[in-house]
This record gives sequence, structure tokens and C-alpha cells, in this order.
Amino acid sequence: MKGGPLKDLLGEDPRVAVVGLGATGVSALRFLRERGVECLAVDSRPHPPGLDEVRSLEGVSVFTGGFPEQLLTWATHVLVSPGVPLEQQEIRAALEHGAALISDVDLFAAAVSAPVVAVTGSNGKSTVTALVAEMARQAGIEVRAGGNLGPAALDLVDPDCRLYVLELSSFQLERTRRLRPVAGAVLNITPDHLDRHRDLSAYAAIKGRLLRMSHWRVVNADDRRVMQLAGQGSERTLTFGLRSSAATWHLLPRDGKLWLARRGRALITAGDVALAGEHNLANALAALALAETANIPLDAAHAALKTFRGLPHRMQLVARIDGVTWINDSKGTNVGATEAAIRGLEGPLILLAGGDGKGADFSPLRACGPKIKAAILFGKDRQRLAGVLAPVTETILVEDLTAAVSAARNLARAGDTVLLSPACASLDQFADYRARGDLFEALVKRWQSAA
Ligand code: UMA
Ligand code: ADP
Repeated sequence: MKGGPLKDLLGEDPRVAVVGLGATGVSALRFLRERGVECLAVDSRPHPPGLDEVRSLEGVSVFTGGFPEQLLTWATHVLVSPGVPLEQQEIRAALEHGAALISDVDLFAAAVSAPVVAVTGSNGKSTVTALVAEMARQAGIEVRAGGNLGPAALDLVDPDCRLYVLELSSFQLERTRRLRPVAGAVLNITPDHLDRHRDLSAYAAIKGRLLRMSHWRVVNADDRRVMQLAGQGSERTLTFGLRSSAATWHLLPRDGKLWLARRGRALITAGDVALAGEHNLANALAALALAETANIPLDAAHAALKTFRGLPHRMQLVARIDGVTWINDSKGTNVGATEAAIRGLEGPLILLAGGDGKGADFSPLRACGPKIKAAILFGKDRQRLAGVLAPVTETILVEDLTAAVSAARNLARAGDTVLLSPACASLDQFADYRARGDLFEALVKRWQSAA
């Protein structure tokens, strides 16, 4: 290994234990082996997803079916995949034994010299990340975007790249120390992943780490928890907000139109934003603030807002059949996302929700009751959801999504909208949210073509 930032991070003769053989682990092992670093790989599953690829890498010892403590204490550094909790006894033992905790994002930071813009928050991260990347593309800037959104950060590294846009989850941030983004945004904080984090304030504090790492800080002026993290204003803070006219980027009614404005200057009409829903206007304002810090010209940002229609599985129109609108919001994996989805739609709604609630309190959904004609609930936490929603709407409990779609077909009448926005992770019944959304779309389209 040559000198430079990677050597600063890993020191002389490092031995890295990579924990988890998913996208993160595989990208890290590939990166480290290309640089001659001694590595071993462990995974608690007997047949983890990246096993074949890792076995094909030269010089990596692989151990599956557990985390042998003696192997982890061999390491000078442990790189722990985001899906693996740091509280695991074997990982704690390795850290107590003196191993340093690193992340794939730390390696990424050591490997790149182009500026990095980073985005975190409970909801909207992927949308804002993709939108900023599209703004850069429109400006002719070589840009790579990924991180939690995928591809993994280390798979983005490219000497030709002039700007990286990274989506960072709380799990990635809690184990990252070396990243120094030109700008970091915290979009919002609502409860999520409370099965992994001690409580909401611990979860929020991890998001706040991004603000301390970043040169420019982009924060949501409408969000009390985010503003608490931002503390007293600094000269390198840009705010955005739908309801805060004093924010740097805000909404402005003028000449009978609604505008996206910077400090009172009306710049882009809200009608030019191709993304639907009020929450996406907040995402657009956040992206404009980030674009400013990355020197992306306003006309390029404007062009991207006009054309970017959003990522799959987020408020995606699937079909209109016999006057019923079917929408796939499978990426609505927490209560805040589902609330935003419902807020952005006209009633009456038939809500399809359920899965693994990650320990969340579902009670905020009760306020959405008046718009919901019926809630069809499936998966692991359907009973808990029913407990919250039954007082405000009709609830129907079914085993899985296939049964939920059948029930919705029977119930829906012209003028209704059927919304899949589960407020839960998918992992109890699916490989991920994409598989859940794909099944929903396939079921709706099969029926549409038969109709
Ligand atoms: N593993 C164990 N023991 C455990 C848990 C996991 O050995 O107790 C192993 C698994 O067997 C598997 C590996 O760890 O082989 C998987 O690690 P991982 O879950 O970290 O998965 P990756 O494939 O590396 O994906 C991670 C992110 N996953 C999580 O944070 C859970 C991906 O985000 C991300 O795209 C990817 O890194 C690249 O950066 C997904 C996600 O669900 C989309 N993120 C959460 C979210 O958005 O809500 C945070
Ligand atoms: P993330 O990457 O943070 O999960 P996404 O951009 O993938 O965010 O959006 C996930 C879901 O969250 C969307 O389907 C939508 O329901 C909701 N959402 C998106 N942006 C926001 C926002 N700014 N505020 C609240 N909810 C949002």
C-alpha cells in the first residue's frame, strides 16, 4: 500500500476483518485486495449473498455461519456492514481488543479527491441524491451517485468523476469518521430503525454527525429536530423549508403562482417541478441548496427539476383501471413516509400497509383516518397496525400482499386510489422493497391485461 490518505486511515501492515458479505462487504474486499491489504471476511449466514464473488478474490479467507471472536480480534481494523449491529458481542470484543472501527465510506473518503455532497434524513434521501446528480449531469459535470441508494460507495470510485453524491443511512453514518463532504444535508427526522437505535434522540444524533463533518450544512428549517441538530446558525448553513419564509430556499406566492425562491427572489415556478406531491417540493428546495454548494448553475438545476420524474417505487403511478388509480409507494418504509404519501393524495384511499414495523409507533397514522376508506394490512406487524387504524377506518387483515391486492380489487370503486405505502420494511416477506413493489405492479398489470 502506497502512502496517502488510505495509509493515514489504515496505518502500517493493516489486517482488515470485513463483517458482512453483501454489497458493502464485497465492494470493500475488492477495493482492499486491489491495494494489497490483508483481509478476511465473515458473515453470520451460512450462504450470504456475495459468497461466490468473495471466494473468487485472491487472498481472502472467508468464514460463514457466525462471527468467530478469535478472527475478529486478529484484525487491526473491522469494517462492519450497515446491516450488522455494532452491539453484537463479537464486534464489541474486537473493538475492546483494540481494533479500529471503519466503514466502506471511510475507505471511499480516502480514495477520492473530487468533492462529495452527502444526503441523510428519514425520508427523501434517494430522491434528493438522484435529483442533485441529475442537476450535475445537466450541467455537464461527470457525476456518480450511490451509497445507501446503491451502488455501494466504493463501487462509485472513478478517477474521471468530478462530483460524488452520496446517500448515507444512519447505519452508515454511525460508523464513518473520515468523510469530509463539501456539503451535507439532513432532510428531516421522523422515527425509523428504532429496533436498531436506542431511541429517537440517539437516531437523530447520528444524523447530526453529517453536519459536523461537512463544510456546508443544508438543513430543513421546518423540522424542529433537524434545527436542534444544526444548533446556532453558522455562516456555512443553508436552510430550506416549505413553511419557513425566512429559509434560504423557500416557497413564495407571487403573481398568482407558487415559486421556488432564494431569499425572496422568485426563481423557478413550482409547476416546473416534475415530481408530484408537496414533500417533493421540499426535496426540490433541498436539492437546489445542495446544487448551489457544488457550483451547479441554476439553469442546469432548473432543467433537471423539469425532467426528473422520480425513482421507481416512490409514489409511482402503476395503472388506472375502471376509474381506480393504483400507486406503488413500496419505498414508504416508515410512518413518516406513509404520512407524506397520504398527504399528497386526494381521498378516498385504500391503503395497503404492513411488514416489519422496526419497532415503530404507528399512532401518527391515525390522523390520516378521514382520507382512508379502508386499510388492508398484511405481514408481520399487521395486528399492531390494525390496533392503531381500527378506531378510524375499516381494517382488513390478510396474510400477504397478493391477498391484499385481491381484497383491494373487490373493494375499490371508481374514484378511489389504491396506495401501497407499507410504513414498514419488507424483509419479513420479501428480499427488499423493490421485490415488494415489483410484485404489486405485476399483480395490478396482470389484472389490467385480463380486464
Ligand atoms: N449480516 C450478518 N449478520 C447480521 C446482519 C447481516 O452477517 O446480523 C450479513 C448478511 O448475511 C449479509 C450482509 O451482512 O451478507 C449484508 O449486509 P447489509 O445488510 O449491510 O447489506 P449490504 O448489501 O451491504 O447493503 C447495505 C445497505 N443495507 C442496509 O443498510 C441494511 C443497503 O441499503 C445499501 O444499498 C448498500 O449497503 C450499499 O451501500 C439498503 C437498506 O435497506 C437499501 N438501507 C436501509 C434503508 O434504506 O432503510 C438503511
Ligand atoms: P429514502 O431514501 O430516505 O428512503 P426516498 O426518496 O426513497 O427516501 O423516498 C421514500 C419514501 O418517502 C417516498 O416513497 C415517499 O413516500 C416518502 N418521502 C420522500 N420524500 C419525503 C420527504 N421530503 N418528506 C417525507 N416523506 C418523503
